[in-house]
Amino acid sequence: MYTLYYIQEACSLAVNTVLRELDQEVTLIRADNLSEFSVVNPAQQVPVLIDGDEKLFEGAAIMLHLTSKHPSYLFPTEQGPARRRAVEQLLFANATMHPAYSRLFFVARVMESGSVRQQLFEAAAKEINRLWGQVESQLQSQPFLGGQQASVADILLAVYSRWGAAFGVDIIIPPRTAHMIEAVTSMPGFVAALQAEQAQGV
Ligand SMILES: N[C@@H](CCC(=O)N[C@@H](CS)C(=O)NCC(=O)O)C(=O)O
Repeated sequence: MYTLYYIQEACSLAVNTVLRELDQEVTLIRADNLSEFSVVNPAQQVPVLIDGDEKLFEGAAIMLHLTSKHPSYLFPTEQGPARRRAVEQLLFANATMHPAYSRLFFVARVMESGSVRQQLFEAAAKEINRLWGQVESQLQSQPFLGGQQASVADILLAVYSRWGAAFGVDIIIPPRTAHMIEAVTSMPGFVAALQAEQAQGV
């Protein structure tokens, strides 16, 4: 049994999905309801995973921990080219695409409305669109970054893809990528994770 600190539809939704795809029980705690979340994570960020006596931070580290502990189609456990590729894709999602989206949230938080704010949103969107183009090129010969089945990187990317709509910019998701996202968001684990987060309210 795991405990996951989350914010609704934040990047923690990917960990929530992975736990369910791995058939693991999870108790959810909404981080944005806690007055002292900084005691749980001084960085004040989700996801935070509690596994027995251990507390884990950082989404990519949590994904690697879970997929090593519970081997599955989501991530190759054997050392070799397939695992190196999967690590690279996990980090592309977590350390390249996620920060590109984080710029939108940052600008929204620190800038009042106005033309500079809009310019910054558009500059961020341009970079995000370039990265979606990079994903699209990797999906020319396979439906998922993970190959024939979704990997943790696909799940992370599907979660981020839902964030753009709030900012009034054109985020362009190319067709093969849109297909991948549709397939991920139809996975039983994703549907169950989203429902569980929504059931706890906004
Ligand atoms: N490097 C961290 C980044 C996590 C992160 O940015 N989390 C966001 C949600 S996606 C967060 O908790 N933001 C705090 C807030 O919005 O108050 C990780 O990958 O776990």
